[in-house]
Amino acid sequence: MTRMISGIKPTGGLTLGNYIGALKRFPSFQSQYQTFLFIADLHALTLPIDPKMLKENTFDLAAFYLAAGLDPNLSTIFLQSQVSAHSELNAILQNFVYMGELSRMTQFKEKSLQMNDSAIGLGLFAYPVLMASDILLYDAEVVPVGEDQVQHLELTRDLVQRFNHRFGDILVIPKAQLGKTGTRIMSLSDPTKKMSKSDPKGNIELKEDLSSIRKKIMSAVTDSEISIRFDEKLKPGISNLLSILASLTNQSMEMTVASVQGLTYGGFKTKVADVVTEEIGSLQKRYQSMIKSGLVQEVLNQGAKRAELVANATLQRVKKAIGLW
Ligand code: ATP
Ligand code: LTN
Repeated sequence: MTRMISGIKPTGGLTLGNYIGALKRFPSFQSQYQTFLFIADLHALTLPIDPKMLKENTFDLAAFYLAAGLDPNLSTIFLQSQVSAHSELNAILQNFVYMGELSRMTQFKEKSLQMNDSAIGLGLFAYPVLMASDILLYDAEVVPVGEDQVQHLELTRDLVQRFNHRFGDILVIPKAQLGKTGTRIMSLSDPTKKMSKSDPKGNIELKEDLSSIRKKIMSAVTDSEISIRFDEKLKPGISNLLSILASLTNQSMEMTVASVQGLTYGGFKTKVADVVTEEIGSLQKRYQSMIKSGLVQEVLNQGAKRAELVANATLQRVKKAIGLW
């Protein structure tokens, strides 16, 4: 059966961008593929950390995986740090990725720009190597992510080709799987920037109060025209709200645009706010009941055991191919 893998970093409150670009889509793959979903807690160390927050965010993220509809009987849900093969393959693969390639990564450039030069860790630079290891350990062909991760997937594909060319047909070539809409949800306060966990003004957090979510949508930056159409360059704010609406209602962009014709910007925003608060409201209820259920820890323990079986087998195959004992 074809394998699918994806992960999210526990670096802060999940955003509507994370939900639309990744989380909401994960459960739909469960019937089609053998699915592996993990929490990229080692990747979280690439940014400044507070141990208590990291622990809380990790637990929260696992609860959100379950609340979003991941079924531990169908999906393997685990923590990256609990499967040591991720770190071991990372140590091997870092020798097959070049500094030049890593320095071209947009995510590294953007994140490091926001940091003091003396505080940029090697882990942030080498981030895509660990990400490649995450994917390759599971022989995954399908990787659902948002648009910002496509460059890392391309690097992974290049790495596999280089590795296989040298050592034989050892690793499987993965592919990024983007949604039809909502591949890059933008900030509500500056629709030319990606919605990010680190921008509380422009983001919507999945744990946020519904009235605060509504307020943010109603005051989202748009433009001074009156027409509602999808044009990311000329109308980034309106286009962003259209993407949110299309993604949450599972409708095409054409149908979504048609469904809001005749509305004022105020009416349109109200409609978006209704849909968003409805969806996040029910997600929050399921999240609360997951927390109460006490199931989260057990799901992660079982998941790590299952993931380890697959990951260790790949690691052995790689070690053998390159002459390690
Ligand atoms: P940051 O807050 O620094 O931008 P991040 O949220 O992008 O970090 P992750 O938590 O690891 O980092 O992202 C998890 C998934 O969510 C990835 O697949 C990523 O592509 C997707 N994603 C993140 N932000 C958005 C967004 N604004 N629109 C669509 N998808 C997104
Ligand atoms: N890099 C991703 C998170 C991530 C990931 C992965 C996604 C780490 N390893 C493997 C898919 C597959 C991010 O920053 N959004």
